[in-house]
Amino acid sequence: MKTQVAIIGAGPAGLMLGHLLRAQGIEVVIVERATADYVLGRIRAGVLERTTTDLMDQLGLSARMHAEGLLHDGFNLADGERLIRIDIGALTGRPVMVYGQTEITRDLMDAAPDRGLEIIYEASDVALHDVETDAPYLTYNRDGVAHRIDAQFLCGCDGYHGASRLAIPESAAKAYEKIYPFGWLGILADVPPCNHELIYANHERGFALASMRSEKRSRYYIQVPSDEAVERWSDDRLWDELAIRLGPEAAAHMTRGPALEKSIAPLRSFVFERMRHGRLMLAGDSAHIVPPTGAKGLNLAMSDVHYLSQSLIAWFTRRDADAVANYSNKALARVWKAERFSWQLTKLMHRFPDDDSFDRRMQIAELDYIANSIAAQTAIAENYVGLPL
Ligand code: RFL
Ligand code: PHB
Repeated sequence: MKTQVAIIGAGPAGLMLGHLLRAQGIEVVIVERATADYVLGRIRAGVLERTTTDLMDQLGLSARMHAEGLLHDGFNLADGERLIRIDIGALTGRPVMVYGQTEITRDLMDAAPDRGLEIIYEASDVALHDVETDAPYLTYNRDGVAHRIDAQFLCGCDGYHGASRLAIPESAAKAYEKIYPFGWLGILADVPPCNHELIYANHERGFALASMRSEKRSRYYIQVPSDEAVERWSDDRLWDELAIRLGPEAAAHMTRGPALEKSIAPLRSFVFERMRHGRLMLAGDSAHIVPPTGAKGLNLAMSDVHYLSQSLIAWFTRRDADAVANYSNKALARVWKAERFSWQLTKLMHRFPDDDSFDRRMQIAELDYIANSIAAQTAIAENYVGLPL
């Protein structure tokens, strides 16, 4: 098979990129290792920046998002008894949208056939070839049959564990990584949220987050040690722990219910420089990871594919080689700022096993500063709603 752009991975980055290119008439094929149900089954991001919702608007795929998503004008940082509200609406003029990654993915998947976006699911052993030439191609197996797709560009949107990044020689790139000594244990349940806005809590027993997917579906997380086993957390134990860490006010409004999903995600910061090698372009989690504390991962994947689609459109409409060459620098400038914000908020809100009493005083002093400074709140707010593209 021959196409203009072959995308590896049908997660949010791959699907959005596919749609943005198709909207300009570019031929695209996506190869995805898993089934559509598997991709939709992963419970991940919940908070969308305006940059992300704007892309859905631009594609004309935002009707359900606007009908079902919740606009939030603020969120809260909890420190013991104190709740610091960051009024993102007043401070930046922009809200964020609470609409699950699952729903965005479903909207993009459902629209694919109508827009001529071909997605090949259950493609195993995807391998990338000749990415340093003008004629790259990929191979994969499906139902025991070997296939080949020739393309002008290969786009690696296959997440942190994908094959694309591995096709770039170590000598051509540099990886930056920080692994945190804890993970997040998350629970999804069909119960109303304990608060109408998100609460990020720094408690002496560790971080906790109260989030939601809708007015009837809640998403909560707690910080757990990296080697924690999910089996050790019955629903009851997890609800008890959330009630302690989120504090008495949230606990009083918390409704408990059976877990629809419960899992532990490790926390890491990771950046792969550069995001282009020859005719291979990386976007989303394949190129970088942020800890989830700032809700940036999905949104960064979306800003990557915005830049990437512009570069490829410039190439296909006027053979603009500079636009292709500049993609990595453009995307990375925004990536590093989001890395900084996610790292800083993670440091501020978690209990690190090696922290001493001085480190703790620094957290308290910073939270105190934020509580009393509009300038500090504005800096947090403008990062939370998403820096301009
Ligand atoms: P994905 O979503 O991992 O999709 C990659 C796709 O590629 C496929 N794939 C392959 N296909 C073919 N061949 C191969 N060899 C392949 N290897 C993999 C996979 O099956 C998959 O379908 O990456 P993408 O598209 O870059 O999207 C990134 C986001 O998923 C991620 O950044 C966010 O989920 C991060 N994240 C959050 N981001 C936010 O913006 N806001 C949030 O509130 C937020 N909360 C979160 C999060 C991530 C979390 N976890 C579990 C890591 C909360 C959590 C708990
Ligand atoms: C979520 O609802 O899953 C969520 C919200 C905010 C975050 C991370 C995850 O910072």
